[in-house]
Amino acid sequence: MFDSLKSKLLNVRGKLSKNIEESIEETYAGSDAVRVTGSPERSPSVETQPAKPSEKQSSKVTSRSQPSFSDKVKSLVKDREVVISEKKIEGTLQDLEIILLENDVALPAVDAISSKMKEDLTGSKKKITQSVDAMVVQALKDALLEVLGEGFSLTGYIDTHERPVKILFTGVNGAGKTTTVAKVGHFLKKNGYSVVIGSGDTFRAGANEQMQTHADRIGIKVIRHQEGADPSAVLFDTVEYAKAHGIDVVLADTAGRFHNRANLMNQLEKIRRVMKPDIVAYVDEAVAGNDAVIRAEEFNNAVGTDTVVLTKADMDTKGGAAISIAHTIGKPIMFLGIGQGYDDIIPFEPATIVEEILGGEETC
Ligand SMILES: Nc1nc2c(ncn2[C@@H]2O[C@H](COP(=O)(O)OP(=O)(O)O)[C@@H](O)[C@H]2O)c(=O)[nH]1
Ligand SMILES: [Mg+2]
Repeated sequence: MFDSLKSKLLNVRGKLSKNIEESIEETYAGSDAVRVTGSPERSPSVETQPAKPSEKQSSKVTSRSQPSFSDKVKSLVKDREVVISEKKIEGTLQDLEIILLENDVALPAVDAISSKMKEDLTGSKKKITQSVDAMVVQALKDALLEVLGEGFSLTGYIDTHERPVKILFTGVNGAGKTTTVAKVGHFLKKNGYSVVIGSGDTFRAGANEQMQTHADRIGIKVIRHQEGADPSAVLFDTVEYAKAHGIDVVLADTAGRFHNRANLMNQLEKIRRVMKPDIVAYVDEAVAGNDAVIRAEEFNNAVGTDTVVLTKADMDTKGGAAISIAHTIGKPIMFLGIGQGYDDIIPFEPATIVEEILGGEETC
């Protein structure tokens, strides 16, 4: 998952750390701060060099048995206040922006990440309490967390709302709605909730049977009408069934294609009015990148969206949709689909996703 993004971020992270270390070295080289304010446990007699302490220069003036100037600075910057110049990291932040754009992160999310990084890393005096690389990773984490928002805990929602909780799944054909309905049903069943599925795709031939096959495999009841029936009626009946049988959750599948897009939106709008869902979950493929973000906005504007499910994240090397969608439409991601099996779904927890994107490195 997100392999291309991961390796490129690792690269830019290295560059940023290097530039910041250089910036710190320059700060110390231009002052006597290293000599005067060294940590008590360390040698107080570290000498600064008057010239710019590039790696080459410092190796010339340091005797073989002693650590280089750069090493001394690195060891001394911990727990110190330093000034990281914006100029020094500007170029690398631009590299970061390009990497994010190349990996399908939407422009507003790119801007948000880059400005948060700049805000976090530069500025007047900055206290460094960890290594420079850990500081860069922390800034990246914070920036990503900001655009990812808070996530959406389905079980948390169900536990605090009146039952049945009604969830309507929307999205285009092939996005993975029917599979997601089955996976979410399986997930909820495993977590102790009772579920009924409404087979709301009455448009596509074979859709009822596809839903029924999934539901039989995971042991969940399906309410279905014949092909061509009004999906609002099917889903209304599903809600009535859930009420009559004390079912916790209604999962409503829908068609992703109708005679045209406007008709599809009208149909979904009617379903919304009739079924009165508590949650409208927009489903799209993570692999669709920017297209998924654009479609998500279209669906949100037309029929509303409360949360997003991104499928096929297992096939997505870029991570662009996963990073941008919540920030762009202002609605949190609920699940990631990570395969074709019923267990291949994970609740979208921003902190875990950020760890995954940044390779699960320690921050301290
Ligand atoms: N690799 C992978 N395939 C998926 C995932 N979710 C759905 N699919 C596949 O995508 C295809 C379309 O799924 P379907 O549920 O029929 O889409 P719908 O038209 O939106 O209902 C099927 O072959 C699914 O097995 C996922 O998370 N990962
Ligand atoms: Mg379907």
